[in-house]
Amino acid sequence: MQRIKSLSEYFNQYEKSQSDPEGFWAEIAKSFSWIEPWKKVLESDFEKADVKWFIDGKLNITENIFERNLIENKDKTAIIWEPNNPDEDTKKMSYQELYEETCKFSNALKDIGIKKGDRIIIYMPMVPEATIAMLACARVGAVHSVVFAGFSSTSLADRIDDCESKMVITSDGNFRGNKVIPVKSVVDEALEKSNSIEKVIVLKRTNQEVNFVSGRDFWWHELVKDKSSECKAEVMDSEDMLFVLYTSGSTGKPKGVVHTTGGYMVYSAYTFLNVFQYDKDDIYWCTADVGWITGHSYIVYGPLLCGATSLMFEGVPTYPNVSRFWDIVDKHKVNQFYTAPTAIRALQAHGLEPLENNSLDSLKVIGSVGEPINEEAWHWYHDNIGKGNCPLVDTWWQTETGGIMISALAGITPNKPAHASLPLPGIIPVIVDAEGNELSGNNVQGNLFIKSPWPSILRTTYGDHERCINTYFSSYKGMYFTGDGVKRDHDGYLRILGRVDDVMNVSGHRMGTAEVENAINEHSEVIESAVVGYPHDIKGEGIYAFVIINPGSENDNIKNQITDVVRNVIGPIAKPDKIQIVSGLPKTRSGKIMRRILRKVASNDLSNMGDTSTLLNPDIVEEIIQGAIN
Ligand code: 7RM
Repeated sequence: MQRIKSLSEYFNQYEKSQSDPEGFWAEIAKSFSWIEPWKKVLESDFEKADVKWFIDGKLNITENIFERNLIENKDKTAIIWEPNNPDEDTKKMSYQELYEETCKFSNALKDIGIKKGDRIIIYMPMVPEATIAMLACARVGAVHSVVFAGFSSTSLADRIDDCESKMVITSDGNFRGNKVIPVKSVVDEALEKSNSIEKVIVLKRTNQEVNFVSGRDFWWHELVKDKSSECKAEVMDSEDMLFVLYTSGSTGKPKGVVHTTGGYMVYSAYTFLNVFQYDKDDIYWCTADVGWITGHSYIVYGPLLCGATSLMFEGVPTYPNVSRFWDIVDKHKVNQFYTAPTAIRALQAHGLEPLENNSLDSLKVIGSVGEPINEEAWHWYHDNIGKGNCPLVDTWWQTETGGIMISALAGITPNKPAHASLPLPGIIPVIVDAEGNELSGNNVQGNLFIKSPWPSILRTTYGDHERCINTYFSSYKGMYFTGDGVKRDHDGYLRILGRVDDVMNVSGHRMGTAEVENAINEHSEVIESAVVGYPHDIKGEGIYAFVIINPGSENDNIKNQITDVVRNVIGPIAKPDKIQIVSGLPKTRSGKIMRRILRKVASNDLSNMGDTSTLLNPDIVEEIIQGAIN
């Protein structure tokens, strides 16, 4: 695969991707190894949410990571693993070692009864075995669904049930900063609430005592002990499912976003190489967790498909102290560093002292993902981490898009603070106003749609194709709706403005307001609740909950109890930052909650509340304003 090397080449490629999209992607796909070539590049019908790439092509994505690269890359480091505790040893795995471990674990999966098409939940810490588990699933044709290990047993059970998973791969416990999290017991709890799991594989990580159910639970190290380090890769169709990843939307429970093998492979690798301008001997580090799409595409698949060295960090940016990220950059001479604005803002708050003993000289490219990066954080990151001479790639994309859609190419596209900038080749962003008009030209703002398919567009939402059509393909016929607002400036550069639907972005994590409300409503004294996001200095958005409780049930502890319920139902990342007990919620005559008003109260923006006289209960607005906790 050729890397774009200049701005004019980018414009040429972009042009080609528009005039001949199939030829453009076929050319890139040819640099991978296919067991059988595709017969047709693309079939697409957005109205039915029916997209297929590289039709009838046969391949295995792990053969493209291993067999395709091993001749040259055998001894090259595939994974550098940095443990939570800096006193524990770093681990390095070469491509050959990763291949052998993946094969052993693949054989273990097969022996224990896993077949092509089975769904497997991975609920693990950030250790190389998480990558091995994902790759082994892909090797044997099983579909992985990684669940972020911070989610509660209820969330885990929901995901197990939704995709009717047969197996969970987990660990005895997880190290995270100074905490040890008993994840195996979370799994045990989840299995009491779900039905389809037959087997659990447990990796020893913390060595803590765990409950073990004989016949159901197996130790990882015992399963792989005598396994062969070769395992023939299952032959997969381009459109066979590679993974399901759950993500929050504006309604209901999280959706299982489905990605398939061929298109996802081509797009994750292509975008990794070009956006980060990865060079043969570079050390690349993405700080995401493999439980999110960023970890899938830019810790595991993209880098490993390109034969890169991908650093994986088990811990948190603040342990043992707030220099940890920068110590790791220096220790491993990281060249490309990719993180989220929330981490930048959190570290920025500690000033420059934590940077005093770090050189950060190795850095060539720095990246941002997950939420809009405000200008202040952009400059701090650019000046103090990039030392003013590293291109900063602000990469906009989504779980559903599979890979980066709008971003500068490092060192090629001119940087513009807080702008994701230009679409990658093959991506056609369209801005649509509230009346449904396409806004061409510059200096326009509206909702962001994408015209025409790219190889890693989601194929469906697991078990509910109708939901996929309704959520993404029904707002504007023939286009994919992103749920984001965007502005195209006078230079044609794109600036993402954030979600326009009822999805919050809390510390770079997607969270539906409805999801948090449903969790709050589980508290026995809660009658009704409404949740909105509000601007938060570090998290980007904080969670503000307005809650009606049973008369007389107010006590000192009620807010803590509500918080605990949310923690138990979803997980700590969904805890409300503020809870306001109210006697009513502003509603329209048809009974719809007027979130617009609540958002204004939550963000302490009380000017221009708009016309509230048509509300069912106009007096409630004044009461809510008086009681607001700002
Ligand atoms: C990769 C990821 C997707 C949502 C998306 C946006 C927001 C992501 C940026 C961004 C502004 C960015 N997937 N988002 N990247 N907003 N600039 N560079 O985060 O599915 O978890 O979230 O995140 O709102 O719709 S995700």
